[in-house]
Amino acid sequence: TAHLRFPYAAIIILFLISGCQSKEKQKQTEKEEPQPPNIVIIYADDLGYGELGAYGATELETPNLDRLANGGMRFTNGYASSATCTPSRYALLTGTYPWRNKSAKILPGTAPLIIDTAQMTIPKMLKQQGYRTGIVGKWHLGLGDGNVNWNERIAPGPNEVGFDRSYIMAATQDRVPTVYIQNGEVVNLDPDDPIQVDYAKNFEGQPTGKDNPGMLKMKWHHGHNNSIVNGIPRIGFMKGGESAKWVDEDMADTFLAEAQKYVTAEKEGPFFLYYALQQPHVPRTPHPRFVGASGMGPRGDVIVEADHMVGEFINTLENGGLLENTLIIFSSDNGPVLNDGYYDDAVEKLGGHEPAGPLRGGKYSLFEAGTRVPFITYWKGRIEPGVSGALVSQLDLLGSLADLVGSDVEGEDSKGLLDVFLGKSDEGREQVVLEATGRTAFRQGDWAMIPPYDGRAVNTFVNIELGNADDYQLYNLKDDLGQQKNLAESNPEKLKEMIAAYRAVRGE
Ligand code: NG6
Ligand code: CA
Repeated sequence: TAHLRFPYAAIIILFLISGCQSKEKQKQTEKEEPQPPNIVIIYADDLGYGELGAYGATELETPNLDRLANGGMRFTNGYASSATCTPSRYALLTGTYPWRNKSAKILPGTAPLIIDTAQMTIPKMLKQQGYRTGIVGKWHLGLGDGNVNWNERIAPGPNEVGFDRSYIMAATQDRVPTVYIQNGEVVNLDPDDPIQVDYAKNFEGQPTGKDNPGMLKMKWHHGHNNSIVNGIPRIGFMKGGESAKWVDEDMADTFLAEAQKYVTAEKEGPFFLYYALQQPHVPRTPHPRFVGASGMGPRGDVIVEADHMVGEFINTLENGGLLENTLIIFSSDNGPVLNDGYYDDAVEKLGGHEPAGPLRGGKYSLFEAGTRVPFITYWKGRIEPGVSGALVSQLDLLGSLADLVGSDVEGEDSKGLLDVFLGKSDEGREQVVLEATGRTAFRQGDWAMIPPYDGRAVNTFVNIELGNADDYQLYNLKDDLGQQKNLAESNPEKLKEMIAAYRAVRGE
């Protein structure tokens, strides 16, 4: 039987050898086709172009965001699509200009979802490529179909437009309902204390900021005088849901913990996370350990807080061995505002800090500071540190990320600028239309053009120049970044060219 056993042994040995070889081969192919990277978009709320050290701030310290900016590509001509939140977020996720969608304007907390569930989005595209997808933080793109019952599953929402996991606030920190919503369910809701929300009228017997100034720990300046939650008067009326109400001062820690939980759970990858910070939008409520951190009052303190959270989040990626395989994109939804409706010393304690840097205007404005924002791409070991002047828009992320992961999805207005985002090319887009509260302006090459608009030149509540004027405005940003010299009259040829190009994009 010995001579019979031998062939079996030989076969087994051969089998083992060939098994080893195929494993070796497998390893090689894995090396040739590495798993696509994890992708994280960190999105600040109302953070201006001049707010980070890496973008020239000298009065505020933002070491963690500076680490991303200085260790990655820092874009100096990077744009949000709008000077307010909802339209910018809509454009970011869909790659579609917000002015194509009439509903893409600042939404109340009761607004229905404005992304069609059939529409392509970044998370949907990535899901098709095998990604797990999650959102933590500010949503503000509407929920439900216009008649939400906050005590049942709330849909459609983020989970219906591509996110496997969601942990969000519905609208803004200053709008009701002031609760977290996880995968469509209000977190910590007591069924015996149901939530009701209304933006038109108050609920019987519920105190408002307008009528109960003695109950307030933060005073309202304009708007923001409806329901009082945690001593802060909000926009909109809310009743019930006591056990579910968020603690404003804990919000940054809560979102960070959820973001960390998500990337830890999904570490096998590839994953996508949209981490939408609430800072420095109003109400500015730094956790006590950040109070006084900036010397600039709550607005500066929450920027320091946000920077810290980003640092902690990066540490989690690093400690999990994920940093080399994660593309991080950082930007902001619109430009800066100081007084956005509460007395919080943002103006009084600003000192020498310039939230918009050298740019004119701010949030709500058609001038540059409305939409030109910090824009950073960071990928350890893959993106070489540098500064890029290429014109890029948040619209371009859908198409560019599609190229990165081998998808042929193209957003309606998205340009495939992957090489630009990876720092391998300086050729950005040629032009972009910029939106602000229903109005639009145009950037092409070094030029910015603002059509004439009725309406006040300055919103005196927030003290921001809106860009409205009786005549066309034309600026050469190369010589005049601060938009001080209107060249519309002295350069009619260029103006004509800009108007024609603008109308072509707008389809006018
Ligand atoms: C405005 C609010 C402002 C802010 C903004 C939305 C008033 C007077 N002002 O209507 O405080 O909430 O909406 O900001 O209510 S955004 O960044 O979400 O677009
Ligand atoms: Ca915003």
